[in-house]
Amino acid sequence: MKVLILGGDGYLGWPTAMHFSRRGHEVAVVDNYLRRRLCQELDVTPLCDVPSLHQRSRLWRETSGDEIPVHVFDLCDWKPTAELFRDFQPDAVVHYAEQPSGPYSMIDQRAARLTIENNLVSTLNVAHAVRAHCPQCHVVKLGTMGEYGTPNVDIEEGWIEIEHKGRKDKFLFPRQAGSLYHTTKIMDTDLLWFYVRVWGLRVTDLMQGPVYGITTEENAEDPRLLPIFNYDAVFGTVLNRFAVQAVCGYPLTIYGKGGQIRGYLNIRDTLASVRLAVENPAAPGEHRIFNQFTETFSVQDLAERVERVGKAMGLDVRREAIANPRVEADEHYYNPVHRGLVELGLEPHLLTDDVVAGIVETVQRYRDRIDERLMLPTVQWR
Ligand code: USQ
Repeated sequence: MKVLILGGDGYLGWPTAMHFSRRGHEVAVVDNYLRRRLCQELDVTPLCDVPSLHQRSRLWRETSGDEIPVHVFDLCDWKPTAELFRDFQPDAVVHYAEQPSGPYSMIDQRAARLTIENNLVSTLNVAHAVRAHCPQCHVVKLGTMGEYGTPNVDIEEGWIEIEHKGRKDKFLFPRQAGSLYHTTKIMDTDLLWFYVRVWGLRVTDLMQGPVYGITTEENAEDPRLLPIFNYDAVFGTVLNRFAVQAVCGYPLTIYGKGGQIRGYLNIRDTLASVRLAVENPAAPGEHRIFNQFTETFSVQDLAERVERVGKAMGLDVRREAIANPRVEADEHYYNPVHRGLVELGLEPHLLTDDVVAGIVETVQRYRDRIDERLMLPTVQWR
């Protein structure tokens, strides 16, 4: 299939591009390096140096023999976006091209506006480009489990049937996000659902939980192909941060009581899930939603696990509860359904002690680059 990866420079975008390419799909990537620019502005560096997209594309050609053409432009610009969809004629487009950080979106008005404009206009442009140039193209959109928040009832897979005053109908499951970033994902879902109803687009919306890990099948032999791996308090996700903190002897930063439960997944399972969604497309006029995670953990569960594994590896690991910079429940009910991707064939890589040790070992190779200034949260929700 011809697969266009939007946000192909990011933590998940580049690994996804290589994953599809290795499986024989024809892949092209687009990115405007927004993530790298924001990291520079905030003075945060990823764990390892990451070559440019053009360099990575050349490295991939040397190792695999396959081409991944690179397009560097902003998907909020309509003209190049429309031209690329017209010329490439994708069967599927995977849309990761969003400002992905909750903390970033809460910095100030400028960051909030950038998040809203980037995330909504890129999604709007994708819908219009598909409609104008390749109406059969399947849009695979990365949403987030954070769209649902932490309601005191079970979370369904996207949709819920409601009986009200004796009548029934099916609606999007109620959503109530905990950051402006997560709120833009709700708005994306609404935008796409609108265009599914009106234009009959085919859409899969993947409600993904926090991702952990760095190594995939495609980069295991060549560290130059590793993804952008942030461990700072703005762009780093919690388990990746804990692995880095364990390596440098910094106490694991548990926000509040640490009872925040989320659905997590290994980066390898992100790639498999996105591929399963692409290879088994939604029908025209269908807005299909999968909850994309494999296991739920509280922050305390993750910290205990990293502490146990780190100590067994001879590291000095401690846990420390610090004031929660976010407004979120740190003790709550959480029971989301996640059946759809397993039914399509996902075989999860669960978070065993060996998996934790593998992440810690990879981080240890970059021990000298760890910047302890990046451990404490810098953005307060209130
Ligand atoms: N947390 C800590 N200590 C830390 C960092 C985070 O206790 O040092 C806590 C947070 O307060 C939160 C939980 O860990 O309760 C998860 O935080 P996170 O930073 O790993 O994840 P989050 O901000 O929710 O965002 C990440 C990705 C985002 C994706 C989302 C999926 O950055 O792109 O959409 O995970 S989800 O969380 O399911 O919405």
